[in-house]
Amino acid sequence: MSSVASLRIIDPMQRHYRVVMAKPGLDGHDRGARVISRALREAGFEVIYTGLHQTPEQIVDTVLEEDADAVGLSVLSGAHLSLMPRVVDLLRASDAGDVVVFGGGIIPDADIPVLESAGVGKIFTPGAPLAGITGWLEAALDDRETARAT
Ligand code: B12
Repeated sequence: MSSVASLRIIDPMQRHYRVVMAKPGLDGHDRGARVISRALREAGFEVIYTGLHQTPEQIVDTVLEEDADAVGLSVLSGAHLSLMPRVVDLLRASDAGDVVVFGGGIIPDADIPVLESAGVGKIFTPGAPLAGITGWLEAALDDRETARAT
């Protein structure tokens, strides 16, 4: 049995979460989005990958149509400071502000607190361990589930 599987027996996800993995903007770097999609699937999440060149509006439409719990944004173009907060704002305007937004890509350290204060839950840059990403998302969504129940 893998260590991930044995961990899940001890501490299962509260439910089977749905995650939209999205590529906002014009950059064509899709390896990171695919790697993270696969890691999330292997960790037990249901993942819907949007493909390249999505507008924030298209991404939010997909999140709403899929009734997703979280949206992961992968940006390597340098446009993260406009694209990521725009997705957060559109979700809030659609009464879906409790969808967990997280992201990654080529993001300078100085921009990470700016994104987090704009409502992006967490940013993961190259070299971040995959188990750290899946574990963070599971904990964030389990916390959200617990808060909803109380
Ligand atoms: C491979 C590559 C390409 C390939 C892309 C192939 C593909 N299908 O993806 C090709 C050759 C096409 C390419 C083209 C270009 N590239 Co390029 N490319 C790279 C390179 C060398 C590696 C990127 C990569 O695949 N890494 C492997 C993946 C697995 O890592 P990753 O995407 O970073 O993802 C990890 C994390 O960031 C994070 N992550 C990423 N997304 C997400 C999302 C979520 C939700 C989470 C949780 C985590 C997460 O987790 C992943 C795993 O650790 C980088 C340099 C670098 N060292 O990163 C430059 C780089 C990204 N490219 C760059 C540039 C400038 C370009 C071009 C504009 C060059 C040009 N003048 O033509 C074009 C643009 C093409 C386009 N249409 O967008 C720049 C971007 C600069 C910037 N943003 O400030 C970089 C940083 C090179 C550099 N040092 O200048 N590129």
